Amino acid sequence: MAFPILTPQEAAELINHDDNIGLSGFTASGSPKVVTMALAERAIKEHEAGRPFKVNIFTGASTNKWADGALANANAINRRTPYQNTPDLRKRINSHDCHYFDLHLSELAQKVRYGFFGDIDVAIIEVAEVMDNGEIVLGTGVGNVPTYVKHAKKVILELNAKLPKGIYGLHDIYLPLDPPNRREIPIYKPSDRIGSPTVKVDPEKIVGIVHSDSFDGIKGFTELDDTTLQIGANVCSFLIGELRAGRLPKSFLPLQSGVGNVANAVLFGLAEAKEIPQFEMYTEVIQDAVIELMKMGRCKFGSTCSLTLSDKMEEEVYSNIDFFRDKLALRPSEISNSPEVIRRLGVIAMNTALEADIYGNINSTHVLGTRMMNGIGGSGDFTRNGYISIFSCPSVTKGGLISNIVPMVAHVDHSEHSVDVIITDQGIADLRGLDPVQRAQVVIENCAHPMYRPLLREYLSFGKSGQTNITVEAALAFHSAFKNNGDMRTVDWSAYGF
Ligand code: 0RQ
Repeated sequence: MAFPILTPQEAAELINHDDNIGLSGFTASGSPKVVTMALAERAIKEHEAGRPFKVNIFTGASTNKWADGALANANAINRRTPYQNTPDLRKRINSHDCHYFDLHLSELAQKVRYGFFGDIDVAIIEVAEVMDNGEIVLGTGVGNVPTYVKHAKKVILELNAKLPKGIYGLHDIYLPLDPPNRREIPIYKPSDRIGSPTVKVDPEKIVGIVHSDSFDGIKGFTELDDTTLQIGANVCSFLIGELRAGRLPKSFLPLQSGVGNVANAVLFGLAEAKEIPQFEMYTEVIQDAVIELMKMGRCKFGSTCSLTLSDKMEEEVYSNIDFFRDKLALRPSEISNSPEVIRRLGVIAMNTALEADIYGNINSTHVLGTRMMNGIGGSGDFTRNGYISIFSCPSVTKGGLISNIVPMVAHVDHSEHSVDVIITDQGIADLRGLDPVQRAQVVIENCAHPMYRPLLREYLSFGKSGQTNITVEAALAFHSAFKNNGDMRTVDWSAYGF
């Protein structure tokens, strides 16, 4: 069956105001690049003509400047889930122009299939190849494509000339049955392949193919500094301690690593930590650092939902695709982030916090409790189910104006019940087996910056009753001090009657 070739503008004309749109990809990897741009231009024209035009965007995770960026800039997104990270969309969310619901990434596909959010009207999917029978080979990110194309009324394909034919075979596409018929996902080690290298799309639904020709547009990470290097070294020394104590098997366990600069530094640390044996990853995002670890022979295998690589690294991987073919499996997010598989494999979860409180609760999403940063992403899928769940962050931010260790987090994403270890540049707080006050003591002494320890010790001394000695009136005093004076060190306990 020959599918019509469309311009991006013709494809955008097939989309209506208030449509539910499913996008391919996971992070900027594999996200659409040209139809969403044309859709944003169309929205601007509709707005200029005085007509409403907003769509609801469902993805795998964050996307890119050509999708979330352009659509948010055009104020063309009504509802958005499950994760985002572009500055323009962040602004729209925090000014209530866009209704964003932040969701565990493993849950979106099944919730779409359960019909919780209505039909998917259109799926826009980046592909490396399309066959006459509708089978498609995906690009660098899988996300929720199998569910979106199954449930979409129309499918638009973006055929990206930058994706090499050799990418065939990297994907492992598997769609679980839904309750009451769901069985276990038969992955017993990260390298098990359980599905198909292609996604099967009903050819009747494919309304057209649009050509594109660009890499994912991902920048490299900022240079590692002393703080992030120290965090990476502390995480590695914690893992080595666990190996020496026999709390981790000698053969080690699969690793998950979150996104961002801190996560990148942790991966860098693993290159140096030779006492940690060769390892595998069961994770959702593979960044440049993991590719380096594979080239060095440190990382044997990566099960992931996306290859989130800088353009330079993307090109390098494509040029050496045969080297990587048996070292990578790209899976849908409900599989890469499956709580059942994560628990069974014993994945070591390593994620980043914006702030942690002295009792072990974590805020990963809301700056000062109100402003959405990115979203929970997959951090909850891994943290709640990990063999050991680690959170790391710098002890202070903005040159010390903000302490990332606070009396109480201003928003809770991961509760004390799911968090085993907190690590900063200052040290390691192992919270396993400790009661709330013991946890508070070890977090203050091992993880808080020395300039904030006296304030935190004082706060801890105020609470006289109950097992968790929170002082309700003063619990958010650090945040108030920053809001009022731009510096958390200006906390004045006497204002709270102490
Ligand atoms: O702001 O850019 O203006 O300097 O937050 O902070 O230290 O560069 O940290 O890049 O590692 O991101 C939690 C956001 C960390 C990320 C978060 C400010 C700081 C800086 C970024 P500037 P850093 P990172 C799997 C896992 C949730 C999703 C997740 C994240 C900016 O890791 O989104 O884990 N995690 N997914 O200055 C105010 C504080 C702050 C603060 C830092 N306490 N208060 N601002 N900042 N701490 C992957 C997926 O799900 C796809």
